[in-house]
Amino acid sequence: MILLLERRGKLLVVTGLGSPTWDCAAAGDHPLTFSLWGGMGGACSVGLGLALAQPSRRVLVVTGDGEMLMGMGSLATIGAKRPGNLAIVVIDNERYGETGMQTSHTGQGVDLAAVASACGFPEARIVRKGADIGGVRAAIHGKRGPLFYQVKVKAESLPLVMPPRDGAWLKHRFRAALLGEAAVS
Ligand SMILES: Cc1ncc(C[n+]2csc(CCOP(=O)(O)OP(=O)(O)O)c2C)c(N)n1
Repeated sequence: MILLLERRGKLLVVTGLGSPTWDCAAAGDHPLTFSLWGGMGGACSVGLGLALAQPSRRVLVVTGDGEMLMGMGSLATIGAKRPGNLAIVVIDNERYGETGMQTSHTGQGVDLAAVASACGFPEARIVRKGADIGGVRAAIHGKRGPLFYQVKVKAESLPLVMPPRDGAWLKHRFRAALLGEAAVS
């Protein structure tokens, strides 16, 4: 995650609940990261809205396989709208980690990158090697989207790093950092 988010510049980041949120927090708290604390299935829809509302900014959604499976329909809408500034990275441990490591559908053969591809994403693929993360990072900042990367990772329980405070506070901080204090007060 540190590699993916290094030198992030003006990148807007939305994180899906569970490990992707803890992982992004571990890479460093940032006012332009909006973390979803508990809403499952909505990360890509939030990212799509943001990408359409802010066409001059690059938007990255980082989420888990379970969260993405719940919001799979959003891939169809993203495929239909084709926002060139949106990228999705699914951290795929093939588990519902936060609720007890139950095997998810990606551990039983469901190929989310193929779903994204069938929805019309110009680039959608599975990433298995850490060495490929640099290329993913470059694409997020420069390649025309929508982009979809399903990054296979080991199912591990690591120490949790929580993002600060609650959802309302994070939303206000994000809006102030993006639009300026005057726009939100
Ligand atoms: C609508 C809804 N259903 C169920 C949950 C409970 N829940 C919280 S996290 C989670 C698993 C998330 O799995 P994944 O996105 O793969 O992330 P991981 O923790 O494995 O990294 C579940 C089922 C929830 N928060 N909301």
